[in-house]
Amino acid sequence: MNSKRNFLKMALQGTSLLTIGGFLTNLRAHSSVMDNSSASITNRTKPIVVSTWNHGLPANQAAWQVLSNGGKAIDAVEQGVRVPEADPSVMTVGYGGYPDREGKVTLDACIMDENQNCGSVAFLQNIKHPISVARLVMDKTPHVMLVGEGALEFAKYQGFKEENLLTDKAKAAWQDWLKESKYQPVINIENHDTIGMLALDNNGDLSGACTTSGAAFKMSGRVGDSPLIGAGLYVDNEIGAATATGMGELMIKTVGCHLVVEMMRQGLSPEQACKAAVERIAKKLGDYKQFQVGFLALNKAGEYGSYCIQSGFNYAVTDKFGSELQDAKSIL
Ligand code: SD4
Repeated sequence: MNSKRNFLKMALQGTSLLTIGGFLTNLRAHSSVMDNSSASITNRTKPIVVSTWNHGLPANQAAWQVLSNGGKAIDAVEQGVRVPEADPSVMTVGYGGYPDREGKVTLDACIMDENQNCGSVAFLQNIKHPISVARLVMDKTPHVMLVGEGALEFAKYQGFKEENLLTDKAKAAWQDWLKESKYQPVINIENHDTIGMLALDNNGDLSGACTTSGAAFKMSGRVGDSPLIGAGLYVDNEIGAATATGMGELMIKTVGCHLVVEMMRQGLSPEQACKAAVERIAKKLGDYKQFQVGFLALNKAGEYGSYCIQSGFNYAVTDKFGSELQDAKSIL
């Protein structure tokens, strides 16, 4: 009875329009239903794509081009995250990303499909689309992960061109940082962070991708959670998929995205599973309040949900009803 009333209420709300990044976006609340167990709004439709932060909106549009034409989730997530990778105004992913403390832009990325295939690159320099290199590691090598020089050599062999990824804006920010050289992660940097994307295609298959320039002004050689299967991304086509953003060390210490998927396996909704993973971090890691961590999950039924430590994390959702940004709930 309650859920029926809530559904009708949502149906009546779903008429407003929003223009973001050049797309006329129909707010999709009319397609929502209420998940009684967690009192969160979720969707049950396919295909669907979800991704982290504001830059998820244009990324989702590229993914939607693939999904809406009957394409595969694995192709959708690769095409989707290439958008912020190429966008110099996104200073936490790919070209234009903040460098490490030596002034080098070093990139981490991974991708995973419905058959448990995965590919990953870490500490990759001078290549604009690390996600596509990760895809080729998955498709063309017997390995899961290539790093540093080896990843660069492989990329060049596959035809990728080396280019300077340090924009004037990122260089100026680094030079400003050098004045004090204080390593202090900024929570919700400009509200634009790592992109993690999850998609469920028309065939009912799940895939995910995650790509980042990592923590700004990190130590040279530092690798975060984003290229680590299980930490920054995990997909189990029987159950669901999860991705993460924020301070990667916390996700690595708890194998966060694998944890989220395992929680869904035990019957939790995507939002409940993300919340359980955030609570695990809070329980195990005493200094968690200084950092942001956000998890985003999508299950086999097309339901999605999110949870984070600090308020301010949002994510983009796109399906046949349109696109919208939603705010994640937080424990603080
Ligand atoms: C990392 N999780 O390298 C990534 C980047 C990020 O806030 O999301 N930073 O730790």
